[in-house]
Amino acid sequence: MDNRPALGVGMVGYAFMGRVHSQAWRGVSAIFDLPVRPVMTALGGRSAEKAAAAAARLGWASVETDWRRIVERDDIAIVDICTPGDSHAEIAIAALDAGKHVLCEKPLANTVAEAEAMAEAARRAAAKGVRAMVAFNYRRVPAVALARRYVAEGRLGEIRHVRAQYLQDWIVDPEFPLVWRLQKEKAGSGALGDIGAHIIDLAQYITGQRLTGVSALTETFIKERPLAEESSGLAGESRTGAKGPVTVDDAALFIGRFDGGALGSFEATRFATGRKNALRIEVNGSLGSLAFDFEAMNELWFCDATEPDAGFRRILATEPHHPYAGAWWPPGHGLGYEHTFVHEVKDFLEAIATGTDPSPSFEDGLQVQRVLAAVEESAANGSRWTDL
Ligand code: SOE
Repeated sequence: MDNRPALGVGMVGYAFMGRVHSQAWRGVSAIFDLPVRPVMTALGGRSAEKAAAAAARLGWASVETDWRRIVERDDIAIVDICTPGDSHAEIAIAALDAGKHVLCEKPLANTVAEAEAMAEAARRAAAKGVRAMVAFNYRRVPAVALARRYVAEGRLGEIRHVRAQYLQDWIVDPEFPLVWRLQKEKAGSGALGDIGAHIIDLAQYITGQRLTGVSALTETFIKERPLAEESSGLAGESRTGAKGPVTVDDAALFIGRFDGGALGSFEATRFATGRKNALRIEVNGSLGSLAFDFEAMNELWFCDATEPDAGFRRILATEPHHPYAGAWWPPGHGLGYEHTFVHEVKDFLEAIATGTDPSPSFEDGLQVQRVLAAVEESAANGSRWTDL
């Protein structure tokens, strides 16, 4: 008999992010001892038939074809937003104003103005004990959380450099269709917001420093693509033969300064042929360095420059004393992409139960949105230095 208070969850959207979030809601209680129990109450999707099929497969108890019903229902305490960016602000603000805790996919919004309104709604809600978190899941990779711990403990000394890349190649083929991630009105921006947002968040999270200004380049290599009859986001749709304009960046590069004195370089691209999900970050400090690559996500590379003959050594971030790892399998039995979402909902549920502000907050999401906007502004102005 499970006597923990139940919290009904309503999730909007059931494509890639909806599937991986569902997996997290389904599994979290089996791995972590939580003070509350999430109940997968309702799945929201516009097509009743498709949403019902997704709900049956993913484990949701009911279906709503209008997200407003999810926000209204008394048996729902948490709203999980897994839709494209153009609906984040409307759903999140309505849910927070209705007293629901909100977990929202990244980037927080499509514009700074929307993100500001969302952060404002989160502030209003926090005064009533309602919590909001933005889903930068890579913070919850054990090796990344360990990197944060090393920096916070001072093991790297003064941070001088951050070198961050997020490299994918899923649209190298010019015949890849014009899915929603390639449309500005739906996605806000391209590689910049979709994957650049992750490395901006990670760089700031790991170092504890914030970007203060940037100089950027963006490019759209393939200007037109076949129209997709149905846009599910990543792949697999049928094509009509006609073409339409790509209205977002394919790649974004920028340099930046951090408020703690570090210099950063960032590269986000969907044209790094052969790189599938290579989120890489290296941090160099006065006492040592750290390096991480998501394609080998259980490893953190550390150089303690105070040791004789210092060089990088591999830490397998699967020890019981490493963040999150102890709840899972014995050392060396690695974790995968989906586990980062389990950790995310675990941290969110704990924040709700203990009445603390979750991290990353909507305020953090807004700050990342400001960096994205500064990158776009700089790139549009011949890479002009743009302060935040
Ligand atoms: C597609 O580029 C995508 O699914 C992103 O939207 C995710 O945030 C990233 O984790 C993996 O790639």
